[in-house]
Amino acid sequence: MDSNGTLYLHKTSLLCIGEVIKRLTEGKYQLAEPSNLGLSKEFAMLNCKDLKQKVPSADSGVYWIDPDGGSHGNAFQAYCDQQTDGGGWTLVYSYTFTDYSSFTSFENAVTPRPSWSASSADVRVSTTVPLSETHYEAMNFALWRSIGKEFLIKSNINNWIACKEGSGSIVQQKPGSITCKLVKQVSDRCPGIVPKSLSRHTNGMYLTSSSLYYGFDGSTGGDWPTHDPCGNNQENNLKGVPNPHGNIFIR
Ligand SMILES: [Ca+2]
Ligand SMILES: [Ca+2]
Repeated sequence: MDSNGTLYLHKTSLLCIGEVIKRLTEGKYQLAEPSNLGLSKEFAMLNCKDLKQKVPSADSGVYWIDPDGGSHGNAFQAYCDQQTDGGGWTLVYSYTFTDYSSFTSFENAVTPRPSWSASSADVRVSTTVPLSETHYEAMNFALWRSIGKEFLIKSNINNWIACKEGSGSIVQQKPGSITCKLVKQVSDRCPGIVPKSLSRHTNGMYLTSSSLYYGFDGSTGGDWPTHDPCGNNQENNLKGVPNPHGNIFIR
């Protein structure tokens, strides 16, 4: 039934209208799956987790979301990963590197960077919502916290991890502890190692195990963007990978 009170029935249902009326009267019917949810601005969901809960069968892809709820006038499109670790992940950041082939050179950095505080970073700042894992952009950082607190990091040169807040929070840029689990072992080195804490560097946010595991270094004048599955701040990232990149998702 639409907002005008018009009831729609499939044409095939009309062949047995008597049975339809009987079932409706007896309350023996099932609502059709809401297949239009997230597919237009009018039917924007709060975020990808909200969509996952309402349409568990929805594929990963681009959907309309409206993180602050209410009027959908400020809804926008975003990419949802609905498969990894239970799905419900909203993509907020897709990055590549400025100098992947010289990974440990100071010139190497993640690019672009989100609009988080990073006073020494000099790569492009993005506030454009990324619509795929290789569309190198970042959602306005101020919006990240309105989506959720958990984060998922995927990369084709380091292991995938999903983390929950402890005393540290990536969406609040707050240093401290995090609880992470391995989602996918991309590297054959150091199986099972995950970061334990977050720190806020002047180049960007860094994740540490015994030493750096993921370093989102946005400076081409110092440091390098560690992607070390051993968490030792060494060059243990995968080498020679076409289109090297990474992503942060929030849930
Ligand atoms: Ca809204
Ligand atoms: Ca650098």
